[in-house]
Amino acid sequence: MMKPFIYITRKLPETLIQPLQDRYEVEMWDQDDVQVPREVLLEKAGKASALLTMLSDRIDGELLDQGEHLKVVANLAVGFDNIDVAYAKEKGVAVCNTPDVLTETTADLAFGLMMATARRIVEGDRYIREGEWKSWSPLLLAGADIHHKTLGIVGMGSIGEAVARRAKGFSMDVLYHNRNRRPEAEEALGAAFRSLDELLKESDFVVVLAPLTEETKGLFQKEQFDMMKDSAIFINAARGPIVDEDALVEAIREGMIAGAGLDVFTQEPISMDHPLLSLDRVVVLPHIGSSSVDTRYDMVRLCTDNIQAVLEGKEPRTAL
Ligand code: 8YV
Repeated sequence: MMKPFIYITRKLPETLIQPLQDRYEVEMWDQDDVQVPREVLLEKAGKASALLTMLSDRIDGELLDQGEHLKVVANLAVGFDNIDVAYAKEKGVAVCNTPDVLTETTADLAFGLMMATARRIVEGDRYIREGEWKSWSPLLLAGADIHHKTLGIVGMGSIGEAVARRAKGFSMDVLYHNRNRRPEAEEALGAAFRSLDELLKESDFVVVLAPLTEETKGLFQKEQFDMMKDSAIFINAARGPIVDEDALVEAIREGMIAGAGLDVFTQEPISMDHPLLSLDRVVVLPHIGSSSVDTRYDMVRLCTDNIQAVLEGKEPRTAL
């Protein structure tokens, strides 16, 4: 009997995919700097029992219709906005994501991005490397304090809670806005619920950690930035399309807010002539929220465990 075929859309460490290779026929896209082309993905989906995918792979109706033998799509991310989950379910294809294992690592990055933006850490590094450091002056690269300030978290899921826990260590007041109120977070973390408008008006730091949904798409427009303090710093470690980037550029240029730290963009990779890249008070990262070695390894293991479970007719560890 032919072994089930598994297609992996990015190069992953061999040691991690060994458990799959021992049991199945496994093929992996092997170019680091080029994304698997759509035609290749469609062709592989046509014979695969399982796909191990990334956020940048669009798993839509066309692909799912192509996947005659497909039993499971394991996405190397907690988010699944790249997948038509309802249609997959209708077709009996299990969809698995990677919650929990990346919570603390992503919270570390979101908090780090906030600190880097507030304290102008990246600008400081550039300043030295570009030979600008000729003398010291009292207000050289003076930034904003973080401690004792007000942090507003938009999207209080497990990553939001992990950021709130870090904020407590910095004596910050924590506000949050979420689709549903989270009494546990209010009690355990002392986080106070606010409407989005109230949160924007009161916060010194606004950190977006919400999933990309019909409700959150384009949530941040000029009007929202206008409500924020002109000293406020905006952080997005969730999804680019939650923010209207033109409005964000305008908000920073016009001084509606003081700066932004961004790990995500509407288009990834961001184009080199994007106006965001011309602004000093913007810190940009290439979508590395969950990218620590330990966490990425845990995420891959969770994906391979889930694939194996579904192919053996067992319950996956995490499914949508
Ligand atoms: C992904 C992410 O791991 O988990 C998510 O939803 O955004 C990241 O942690 C990364 O984008 C690779 O797909």
